[in-house]
Amino acid sequence: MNAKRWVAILTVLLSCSWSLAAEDWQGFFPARTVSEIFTNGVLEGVADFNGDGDLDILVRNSFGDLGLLLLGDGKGRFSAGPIFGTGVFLVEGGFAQGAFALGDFNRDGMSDYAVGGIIVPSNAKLERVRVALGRGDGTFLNREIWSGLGYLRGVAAGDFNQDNLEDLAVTMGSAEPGAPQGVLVFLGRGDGTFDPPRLSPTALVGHGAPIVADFTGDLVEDLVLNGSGSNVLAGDGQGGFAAFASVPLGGANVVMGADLDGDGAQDLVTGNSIGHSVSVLLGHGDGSFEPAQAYDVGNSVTALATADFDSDGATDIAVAFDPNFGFAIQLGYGDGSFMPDRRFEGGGRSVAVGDFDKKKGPDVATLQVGVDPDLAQVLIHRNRGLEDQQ
Ligand SMILES: [Ca+2]
Ligand SMILES: [Ca+2]
Ligand SMILES: [Ca+2]
Ligand SMILES: [Ca+2]
Repeated sequence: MNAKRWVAILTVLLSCSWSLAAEDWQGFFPARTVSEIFTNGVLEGVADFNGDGDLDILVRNSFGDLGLLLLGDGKGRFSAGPIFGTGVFLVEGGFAQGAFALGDFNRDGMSDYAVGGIIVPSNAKLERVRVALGRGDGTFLNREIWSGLGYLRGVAAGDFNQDNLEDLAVTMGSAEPGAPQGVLVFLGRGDGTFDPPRLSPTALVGHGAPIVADFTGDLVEDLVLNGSGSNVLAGDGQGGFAAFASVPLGGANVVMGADLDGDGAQDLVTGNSIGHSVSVLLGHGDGSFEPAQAYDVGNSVTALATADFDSDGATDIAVAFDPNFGFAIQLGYGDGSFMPDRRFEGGGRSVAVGDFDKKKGPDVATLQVGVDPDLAQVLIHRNRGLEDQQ
């Protein structure tokens, strides 16, 4: 039997197991409200903020000046910590994500966040970057690491100089003569402090947080910016970036990176408001990408997350819609293509994913707004796993 034949048989066997998992997957239990929070909040991310081994959720209000932690108990329940001030306001506040970046910047096992935004609402030219170190009780110790003129577009964490200490990349568009235009990199010292920033000037700064991953195949972290033009920036491994290539993102509302076909090269997923679609761009691992493959999802996409929801080893995509149009799961075949989406009710707008109850695969959190005009509800959708699981 020749090699091609073997590949064909293997492909059939593999796709059988994929479709079996997809058919057996039971979706989610009916949503449970775990907390009432600010009107028009955003679920900024999932991490263990109090070091107890259970995943927690960072939530902020639409202006980004207030935040709170939902502390998980590992069984899918959450209790809200105190509301805290972040020390910044987000100009394009709204619902756009990208000003908060999660990490453990002082390496104490409790997750932290970094945030960038304007200092006062009356002066939209004066920006500030802060780091908030988790104390473990739902509150944070805040440190300013930079302030100055400019127009901050996004904050992302990564290790840009390969010393295993987390750094920050902040994209800045100039608003005033002399203001930085490009990527400001703050190299972390591992204790929650950072070196003075180094600017890599770039023509493009994009919208929202840059996507951090090795896109060029040299094991050094690069950036992809959500904008048109030279938006793949290659990292030099010392904290500098330079325009490398361009990948057409088609005016995406939201962009994220993941390896969708399991070949070790980072791919991109975009959520689009125009066209109501999710697009997949498979990476070649050399900074170039396949043309976008679009999937119609029927509504404007406001947030994305990736995880393996049906536990078949293939990465899937969670898609949130604005406002309370629920969310969808696009199950992956493992080769970078996806089944038609399965739609689930409850909330929308913002999505956070984690195994909150430590059972049956990743769960989903969404935000339901407008039921009570002064409050939004955080809904938890627990994964029901496969039919034959107990
Ligand atoms: Ca926790
Ligand atoms: Ca920490
Ligand atoms: Ca570093
Ligand atoms: Ca899967």
